[in-house]
Amino acid sequence: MDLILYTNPQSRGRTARFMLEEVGVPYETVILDYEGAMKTPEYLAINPMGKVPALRHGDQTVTECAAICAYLADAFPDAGLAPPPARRGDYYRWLFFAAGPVEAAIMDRYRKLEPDDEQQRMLGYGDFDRTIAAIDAAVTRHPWLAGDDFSAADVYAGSQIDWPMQFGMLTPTPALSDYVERLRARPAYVRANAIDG
Ligand SMILES: N[C@@H](CCC(=O)N[C@@H](CS)C(=O)NCC(=O)O)C(=O)O
Repeated sequence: MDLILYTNPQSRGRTARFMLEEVGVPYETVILDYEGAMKTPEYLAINPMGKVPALRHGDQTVTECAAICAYLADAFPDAGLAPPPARRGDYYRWLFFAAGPVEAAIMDRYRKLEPDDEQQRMLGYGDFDRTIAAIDAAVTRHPWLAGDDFSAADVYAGSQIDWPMQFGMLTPTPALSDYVERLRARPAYVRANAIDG
């Protein structure tokens, strides 16, 4: 098949599958186990990090969940998952914000690291509450991160806040709670979770 998702059902690969289900094109799934398959020379040639997810599309290889979401939105424009290029300000902002500051904030919280004032000036995310408040303000202004229309930024950034909410690491505001409910109601989200579940 032209499109292959390398993943594990208990991984960030769930976000990539959510995106593939939004796109709605056929794809093959290769499940890799954590102990062995992710570290074989064959897979390391696809992702030298030995991590999932990864995507193959023809002769293209894409790793990093955010890049996979952005790539698929561009590769399959008929799915309407990216705004027109001249209107991508918010779209790019939240995709990159979720891959950088949000990811770091959540991982530091997971590791029980709380930055002091001086560290907050150096860290791209500042502190956890400030990072989450930025997303909260965006989804208070409009239903989806890039405006009125759902986009790949919601697949990725939404998933970045959905899972810490599921694990009790993030207490949602009403706006974040409503936002994640809208995300979870997407037929593609439901299908992706059913497959990985
Ligand atoms: N920055 C990567 C993170 C990928 C990642 O850390 N994947 C984990 C599962 S959620 C993994 O494959 N871990 C296996 C390992 O490191 O051995 C992305 O966003 O795709």
